[in-house]
Amino acid sequence: MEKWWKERVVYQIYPRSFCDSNGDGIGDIRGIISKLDILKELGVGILWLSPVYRSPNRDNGYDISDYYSINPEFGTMADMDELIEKAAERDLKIVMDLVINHTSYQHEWFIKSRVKEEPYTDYYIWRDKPNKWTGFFGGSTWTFDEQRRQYYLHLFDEGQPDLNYNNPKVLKSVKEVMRFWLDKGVAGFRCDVINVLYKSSLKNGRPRIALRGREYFISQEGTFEVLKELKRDVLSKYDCFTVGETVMVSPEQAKKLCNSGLDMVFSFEHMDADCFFIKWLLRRFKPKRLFKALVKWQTKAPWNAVYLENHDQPRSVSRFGDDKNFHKESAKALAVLLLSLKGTPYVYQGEEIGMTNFDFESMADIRDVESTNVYAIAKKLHLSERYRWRMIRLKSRDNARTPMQWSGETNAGFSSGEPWLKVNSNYERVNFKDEYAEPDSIWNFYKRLIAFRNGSEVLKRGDFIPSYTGRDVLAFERVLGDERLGVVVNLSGGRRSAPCTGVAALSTHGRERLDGELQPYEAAIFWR
Ligand code: TEU
Ligand code: CA
Repeated sequence: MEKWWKERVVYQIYPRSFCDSNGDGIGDIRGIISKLDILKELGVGILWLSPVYRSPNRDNGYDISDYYSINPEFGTMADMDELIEKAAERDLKIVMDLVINHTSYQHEWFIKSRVKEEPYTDYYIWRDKPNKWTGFFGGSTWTFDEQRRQYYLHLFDEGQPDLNYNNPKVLKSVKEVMRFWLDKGVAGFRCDVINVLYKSSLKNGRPRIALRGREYFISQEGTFEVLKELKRDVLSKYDCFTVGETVMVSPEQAKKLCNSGLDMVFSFEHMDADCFFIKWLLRRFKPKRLFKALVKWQTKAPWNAVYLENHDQPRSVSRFGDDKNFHKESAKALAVLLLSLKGTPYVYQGEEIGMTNFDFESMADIRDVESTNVYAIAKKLHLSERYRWRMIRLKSRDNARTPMQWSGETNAGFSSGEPWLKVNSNYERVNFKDEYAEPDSIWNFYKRLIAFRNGSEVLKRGDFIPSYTGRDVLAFERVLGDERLGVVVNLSGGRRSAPCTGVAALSTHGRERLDGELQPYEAAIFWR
């Protein structure tokens, strides 16, 4: 028997945009509870919730002001307990987002640190003078605090001050938080930007176009030590798992992170298939770049967290598929890719019904702090209005955050009130209710794929063996003992041939045999 977290499919919920139970326009925990049966029917086994803790929402919950309470917008602790219980009744495990690189500036620790109230004086990183580091959302990583008359470090928004991992008291507090949630019965954590916790120096570092200073905060020795300690003192005492979100790691560093206590990591190399190194430097998507990065990680990392979408990334069908001409086909082809690679697959809410990027027309509709910051910086750099909007349209995180499209009714059935972020106007065409009813839909294809995977030892555990990486086509095998499954994916709008023949187990085009010829965006799993 493998570990359960290697065998189950994860479903990521962005609670704010999932389902609103009380008409205030904000998704909530009772909304999630109301959808548990559908998620069970889809076949997923783990639900990862983006943060639901108390937060002033500068970064939609990734700025936590109290790790021990639920944001009232989302419900109460009693609702959360009920969610954990009702999920358990259906054998669904709940994974929490653990954001410990920083807190909110409204967290009690920070409020006390500002006035040097012990023991919080050194919970954060304070300096009399800023260095030249630049942060994830652009601009300086330092903000002056009037009360303390010093600058504090924040790798993200100024509302997200970084915790000081040179202070053992910080780690002690973090351990308490983790135990609290594990004792409640959650099954693990998705650890936000976990490889930047420890800052080994505050020297300027060499000049760079993005993330200056990173040689002192990415994957530093101190971070590995922190992880080992969390594993030893907390995680190893529970039947739980962790997936680390890791920025700029190589497979070798991923291995080291896993040896230090994480069970798997989200890497980002395949997310560069349509940009140069940073997401804002746009270039045209090329399937081969995506395939190469995936194959590299498949063959080099110990165990992958496989994903094509999350709450920070554009929608995959708009980005790697064709949401205009081959919406259904390309969404299905991407599903085959996601669910047949080796590792734990992560489906992001809406991906299973082929939700697309937003159709907003101006910044007035944008809510994401990263988008507004970057847009302002690009303006200062005198980039044209047109190019700036293109950047936002293609890459804004709000693309993935528009409300879940449950039906063709008002507000896509997400809420009876005005949603916090505009619904995509394609909801009458793209929605769960219709997808559920239509046997040949994307949702039903996901359901069949997940069921197939859940019942297939070779897909869950088999080796990954690449067999063909073309410009538009990827083919590989999964092998366990003498069982062999072939997988082929065409990510182009043209007919392609590929070295694949066999009997189809699952095909995007309802095919029974593979004969080496593929239709646009055709993909299949087949027996060799
Ligand atoms: O994201 C970390 C991270 O690397 C992102 O900032 C990434 O660079 C960006 O989103 C790409 O557009 C995590 C969370 O997933 C994100 O939602 C948070 O904003 C961030 O950490 C800060 O907590
Ligand atoms: Ca609500």
